[in-house]
This record gives sequence, structure tokens and C-alpha cells, in this order.
Amino acid sequence: LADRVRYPDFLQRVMSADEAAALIPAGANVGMSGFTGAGYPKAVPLALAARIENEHAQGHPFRISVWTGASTAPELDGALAKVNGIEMRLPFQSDPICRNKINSGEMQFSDMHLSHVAQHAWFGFLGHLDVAVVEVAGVLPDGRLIPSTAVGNNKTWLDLADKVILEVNTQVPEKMDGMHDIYYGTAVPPHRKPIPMTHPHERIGEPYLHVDPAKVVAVVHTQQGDRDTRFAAPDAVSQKIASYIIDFLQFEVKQGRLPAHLLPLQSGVGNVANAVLAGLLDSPFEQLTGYTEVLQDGMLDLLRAGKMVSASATAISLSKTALADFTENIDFYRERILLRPQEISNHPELVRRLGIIAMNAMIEADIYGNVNSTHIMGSGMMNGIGGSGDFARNAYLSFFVTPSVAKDGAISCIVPMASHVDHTEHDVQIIVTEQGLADLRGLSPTQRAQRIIDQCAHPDFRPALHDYVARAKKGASGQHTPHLLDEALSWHSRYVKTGSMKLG
Ligand code: 0RQ
Repeated sequence: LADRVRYPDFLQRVMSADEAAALIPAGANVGMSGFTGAGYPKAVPLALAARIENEHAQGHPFRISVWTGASTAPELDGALAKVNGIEMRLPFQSDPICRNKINSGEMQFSDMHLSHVAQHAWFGFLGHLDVAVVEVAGVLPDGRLIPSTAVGNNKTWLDLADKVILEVNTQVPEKMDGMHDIYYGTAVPPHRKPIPMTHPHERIGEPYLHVDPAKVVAVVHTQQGDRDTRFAAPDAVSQKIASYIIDFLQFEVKQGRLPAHLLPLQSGVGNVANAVLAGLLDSPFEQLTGYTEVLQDGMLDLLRAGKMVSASATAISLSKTALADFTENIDFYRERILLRPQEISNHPELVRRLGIIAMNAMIEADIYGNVNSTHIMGSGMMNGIGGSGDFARNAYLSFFVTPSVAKDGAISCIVPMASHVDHTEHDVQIIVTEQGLADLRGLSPTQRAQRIIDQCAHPDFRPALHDYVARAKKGASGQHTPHLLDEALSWHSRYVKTGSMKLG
């Protein structure tokens, strides 16, 4: 450990995860590292979960609030949720146990735009941050920290927390040193300055995180890899969605609306997003750039093949195979990858200036183009909005993708009215399903409805959607966005009652 922790004072504070977890009081707000299964603390949350279980067994109430970058892993979200240890969770999660606790009402969840989290913490909107638990790759002789596989909100947690617990993970490749770009120029209004970035690969900060050494109360040694984020090989549905997007991008280049090397790409998480990136590998595009939040296998492949020249993100979330390649060829990747705080990777100012092409998955869209990325049947939480809103509203082009149906065809992902709205019609330019692509730019709501139903809805649901629009055009109180209010959410209530959105 002394190789990695080169600030001698910190070696005096090395202790076990159990001892470190004992320093976290009940009721604390705890800022933890971690972004989409990367760079999360591996030992202290597990030890804390064991402590909480023990306290509960003795009849002592013990819960904490957990703030992170985004989703983590079973060792953090899963373990703490399982023992009913989380009072409030923010800003994003994807853990099945956590999701169940949220949906059963046993745990509070504040679903936030990922770029908002750091500034809301600085503004004091979230309350006081008591403890930070942050994974790092090492400590320099002067006490600065070498970040791990995710930067997330770590800069903010380290600055704001009263006490800091560091997990030094010696399995994180040492050679990641130099891959990070931590920008310390963020101030709160009215003192804000423009963020000086005009190219996605421009360095604007420094490679290391700062921490006041006096606040570091514990250093815990770990040597365990991040969650293995596996991807299914692209299926026919994802491949079709990817091919429509790539054809569309080629058309836009021909029309002179996009440069030949496109604009920086943002890609959401999941199999469809990965399939789009896999599709780009076989496309004629060259010299692509990435400006995204999570760098997954698909983008790594593009870098390795020389199709993409650089990628900026806040986290690297890879499958085991891709991780092996990353580690083996780290000198190559270090030249091409920059990891930044999520307030920078997702910053609306930069998304707008750089002209990002945003591609995110959704749960459903309505006929007018309002998108639901988070809720099942209007009530249950899936994961959270994540960064999709940061990108969608400010992007040069904003795509939302989904298969046209879910649950073996029982659910239409194109519905009369979205049961929850994360991205309004104003933020959604292009909707894509395996049925086709609907370019909604410049259209009115009724024109959008026609195009979305014809291009994107599944044939099983298309007639019913057309019928709804036709009747709404007769029965609605206004003709700009015609709705039958008594019927608009009937598809969802029918599914809840009968297990299918289909009539009869
Ligand atoms: O449930 O697994 O129980 O069958 O929803 O659906 O099709 O596997 O889609 O894994 O790509 O996730 C929007 C959730 C899509 C994700 C969402 C059911 C379906 C299945 C998942 P089962 P798929 P994906 C970058 C940007 C928000 C955050 C974001 C997400 C499950 O992409 O969380 O964009 N996005 N971040 O059966 C009811 C419908 C349904 C439905 C699908 N219409 N109604 N259930 N499902 N459609 C990353 C970060 O920000 C960190």
C-alpha cells in the first residue's frame, strides 16, 4: 500500500473497513464515489451494512442518506438497501433491491439531473454533507489524490464533507494516472465564469483531486475490480435501430447539416446504445469524437479501431473482456480518454457549445413526442433520469430510442399520453424504434403524432393510435395538442388491470 499511498501521514490512518464504517454516524448524509458500476467504494459500504444490521437487531434505528455520482453495485446500493439502511438515495440507481425498496415506499429517492447534483450540494439545497467515502487509485507525496475509474461527484464530496474516508484500490491500474481532468473553476453564482472548453478533448483542469488532509479520518485498502458490466450481443431490434440512426446521420451530412466527422457523440447506457456504437464501427464515418458520461465497450472498440479519435466521459464502465484490453493497452487509451467530474461531462453550457449528438434510451414516448425515461406505468421507478436530460435539452441533435413494444408485445412503447414525462416534446427531436425513425424537427404536435405513429409504433397498436388521434381531433377542447382526457391514460390502466394494453 505504501507504493500507492505516498503521503506518509495517511499511512498512519490505515484501518479496516469495519473500523472506518464505525466513524459514520446514524442519520449522516454520506457522499460516496461511484458512477454506473465504476469507481464505487468496495469495502466500507459493506461493513456499514453489517453494522446497520447489527444495530437494527438490537432495536436501534440506523439509516443514512446516500449521495453518489450515479448507479453503483450490489456491494453498495444492494447491501445498504437490503438492511433498510438508506433513508434518502440520490441521484440515480439501478440496483434491483434498491428499486424494490423505493417502489414499496420504504426508501426515499430523489431523481435528479446528474449535472445538477454538485451545484445543488454547493448551493446547500441538499443539506449538509457529513462524510465522503471515495475510492481512489493512489495518493501523491503532497496529499493530492489519483482518481479511480469514475470521477462523478468526488471533487464536490471531498470539498464539502466534514470527514473523508478514502478507499485506496490497488487493483485500479496505476497507469490511469494522467487520464483525468479535474476542473476547479466552478464557482457559485454570481461569481461564475465561462467554462473554457471548445473541443471535446481539451484539458481544462488538472489530473488530481484535492483534499484537506486534516479531514481524512480513515484510509482503507481494497483490491477488487469494478462490477463486470456485460452486454448482450446486439439483437435484431437494436441493430435495426442502430442502422436507422446511422442512415439518418449520413443523410444529415449529405444535406450539409452535419460535418463529415459528425459532432461529439453522447450515448446512454444499455444494449441499444452499445449496438449503435457497434454499428458506427462498420459505418463509413471516421475521426469521430465522444463527449459522453459513461464510456462503455462500444466506445472503447471505436477508439481501438481508430474510428474515434478521442472520448471524454466521467466513468469507464466495461465488461471483463473490454477491461482486459483497456488495462493491456492503457498507454494507447490514456492519450485518447479524459475522465472529468460529472458537472463538466454533463454540463449544459458545454453540451450546447460542442453541439453534442445525444442518443438515449427511453421507456415510452407519447404520440406528441413527450418521453418517459424513468417510470413504469406512471408510478414505479426504474432507474432515474440520469444524464439524459442534461444532454437532450441542449444537444445539437437529440435521439430517443426504444423497441416499439415491451413485455412480449403486451405493452406499446408509443402511447396516447406518456404516464410520466422526463423529456418534454420540446427536448425530443428524433424518435427511433425497430419500426423506423421519426424526425420531428420543425413539426407541430398533430404533424408529430402522424409521423410517430406511422414510423415508430408497432403495427399491432398503430390503428388504435390513429383512431385515438382521429377521435381526439373531434372531441378535444383544443386542436393544438388534441387529447381525450378521460381516455389518455386508459392504455396504462388497462395494462395494470389486465396485463395487456390491447383492447379485448
Ligand atoms: O424490464 O427487464 O423486467 O423485462 O423496462 O427495458 O428494453 O431492456 O431497456 O435496459 O435499454 O433500459 C430507459 C430504462 C431503458 C434506461 C431505460 C421494461 C422492459 C425491461 C428495461 P424487464 P430494456 P434498457 C446515460 C443516460 C434513463 C437514464 C439515462 C434508463 C426494462 O435506458 O434507465 O438515459 N434510462 N441515462 O421490459 C413498461 C414500457 C417499457 C417497460 C421497457 N413502455 N412499459 N415496462 N420496459 N419499456 C446513463 C446515465 O445517466 C448514468
